[in-house]
Amino acid sequence: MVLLTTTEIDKELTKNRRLEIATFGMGCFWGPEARFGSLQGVIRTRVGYTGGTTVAPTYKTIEDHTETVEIDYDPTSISYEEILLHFWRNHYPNRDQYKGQQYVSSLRFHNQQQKLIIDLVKSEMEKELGEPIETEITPVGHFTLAEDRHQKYYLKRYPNVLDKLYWLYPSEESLINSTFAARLNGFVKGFGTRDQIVTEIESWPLPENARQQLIRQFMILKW
Ligand code: MHO
Repeated sequence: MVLLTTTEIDKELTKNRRLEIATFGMGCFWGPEARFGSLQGVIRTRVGYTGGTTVAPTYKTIEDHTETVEIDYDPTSISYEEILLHFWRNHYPNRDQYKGQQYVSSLRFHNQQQKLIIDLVKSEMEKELGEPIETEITPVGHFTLAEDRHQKYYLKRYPNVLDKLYWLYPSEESLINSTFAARLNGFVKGFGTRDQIVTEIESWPLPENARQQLIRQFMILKW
């Protein structure tokens, strides 16, 4: 028996919250979307292309664009500084001759405050890394959403699970915008434990029976 749809759940989770956006590239976008999707405070994740000069890039016509992850996060729960620590500690940010602009390390800031925090954290990270960081740092510009098959890529490796969750995700848009789907995508890639996810759902501002239903749904999934 369906108590809440994913759209209703997501509406509850974002109610009275002022979300901010972080936009960044750290190589192939599949992995970092999963990693960031597992973090508390991260409400939505999506992947796309930024930085290039051509209009409407696709995976096949990416040209000088870069694979990019975008997250909507609640700054009262995870700070931009923490996001940057996860960012720099989980990829090698300097150019190498093999991979090219598609996979370049990049930060696309949304305002001057983010830029200020980037400058501060970057110099800390350069000490940690022991060399200058070459991450491309630019204003965000246009973000082109990538094709459906790249969104929550690891979760989509489990079509049987997605079939079971059909009532939660009647459309691609609902999957892209879902916090629960972001956590599942992280979970199947090895980020976050069952216990963490259950504990987090218990804290979500939903009616008790809707929380219990989501948890039950999660526990019976076979991966
Ligand atoms: N894993 C692929 C890259 C795909 S990513 C969306 C590869 O290693 O070729 O660029």
